[in-house]
Amino acid sequence: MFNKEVYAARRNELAKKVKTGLILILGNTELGMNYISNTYRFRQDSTFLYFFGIDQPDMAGLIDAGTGEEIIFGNDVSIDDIIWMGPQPAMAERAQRVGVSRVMPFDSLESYVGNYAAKGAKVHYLPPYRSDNRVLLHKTLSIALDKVNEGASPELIKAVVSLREIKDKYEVAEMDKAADIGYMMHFTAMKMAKLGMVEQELVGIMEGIAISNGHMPSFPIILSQNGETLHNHTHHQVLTDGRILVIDAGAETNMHYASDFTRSLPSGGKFTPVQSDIYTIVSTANNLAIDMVRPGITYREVHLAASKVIAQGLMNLGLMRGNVDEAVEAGAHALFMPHGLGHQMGLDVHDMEDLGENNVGYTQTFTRASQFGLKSLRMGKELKPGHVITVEPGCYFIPALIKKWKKEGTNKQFINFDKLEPFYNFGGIRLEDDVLVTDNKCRLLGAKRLPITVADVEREMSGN
Ligand SMILES: [Mn+2]
Repeated sequence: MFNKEVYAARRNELAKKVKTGLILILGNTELGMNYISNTYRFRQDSTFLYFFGIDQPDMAGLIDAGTGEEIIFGNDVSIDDIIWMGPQPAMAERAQRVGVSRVMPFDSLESYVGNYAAKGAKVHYLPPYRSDNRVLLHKTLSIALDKVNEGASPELIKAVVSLREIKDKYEVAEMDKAADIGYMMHFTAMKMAKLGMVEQELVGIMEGIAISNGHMPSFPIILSQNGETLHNHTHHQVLTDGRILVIDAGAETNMHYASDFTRSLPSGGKFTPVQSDIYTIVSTANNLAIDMVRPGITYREVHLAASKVIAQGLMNLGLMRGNVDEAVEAGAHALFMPHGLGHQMGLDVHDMEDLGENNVGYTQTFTRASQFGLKSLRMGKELKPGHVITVEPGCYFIPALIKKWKKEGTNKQFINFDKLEPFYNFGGIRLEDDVLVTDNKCRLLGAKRLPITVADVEREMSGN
């Protein structure tokens, strides 16, 4: 937990931005996996953590934007709870630690906030992503269940994004820590990946590193030799020579700040010449993008520049053709990189995605494109000092997509479809690093960068 002054200052800024009405920030409850008391690992809501800091279930925070009054709703434990969970700090003490002096029982939230709302006071809330909070808002504010999300406050969303997206030095220190854990996870996998191993063995080792050094992985680990499936969560394949293993994984610290890295390894420790060629195109795009990141540039510009590196590289190999600017303008490269260059990261690995991707990565005047590929760019807007973003270009050969474009003739002037057939078993390559936008450029998060050149990766794997 940060000092209580940090949380008090954040809430103060939030109240100033929202100006009037009540601001209600709901924490998360425990979730049953297969029955109520056998729960998933508890994860507090990130916005609640940001403003109220308490990492415990069944809490809510309330700020009166007009008067500045603050309340935390939460129950003190009963003797039954103490028997099962051990002694717990009193709610008043917990609230003190984050600079809030007033606490009320959780059960009184509905009537307390409900009474205000009934008198016509505006209650600002964020769009709930869990059913229990949706039901709580429905009951508290008398809003139809299916209208709760659309009733979320645009002013509050905007204010929360503007605060959370600029990381202060304490948060940056946590993110450096998250990056260091992510480094350990990936570096260990790089050292241990061995022909004959099953993918899930590596997943378990990486997950263990995340849990023994922090809270847990920042998202379910992607580790697959079918890297062309962008978010592949099956891990049953045996590491086989000639294939590429895509590993996309990160950690979250005990304070819940995230890292997110991707490396693509030759399963047998050595890339084939063709794999090496494609790999080098992606690593060149990654390096160029990191080199371009600075305040004032839009991330869409960086995405498009990286896309041109991919397109030019594929043209050099004879897989694409024509003018590189025209090809990228037409979105032809998206056959090979259908996703965006990256996203913001912080307390969430896709930071504040629950508040709406367009509210985080775009503005009212700088809006998301609709073109295939570019529409998947989560972060497009101008970069500012304090932004943390991922840089993750990729190149994939997705047989179903290639066949579809070929059949439909999509971008046929830029794609040599006939040359792509040998690549149907290639898989994919993605290379991802995490950067902090500084006052005039950017820097990589974490003490060390994971090996990224063909030579460095092969050297690290040579003893496997
Ligand atoms: Mn990512």
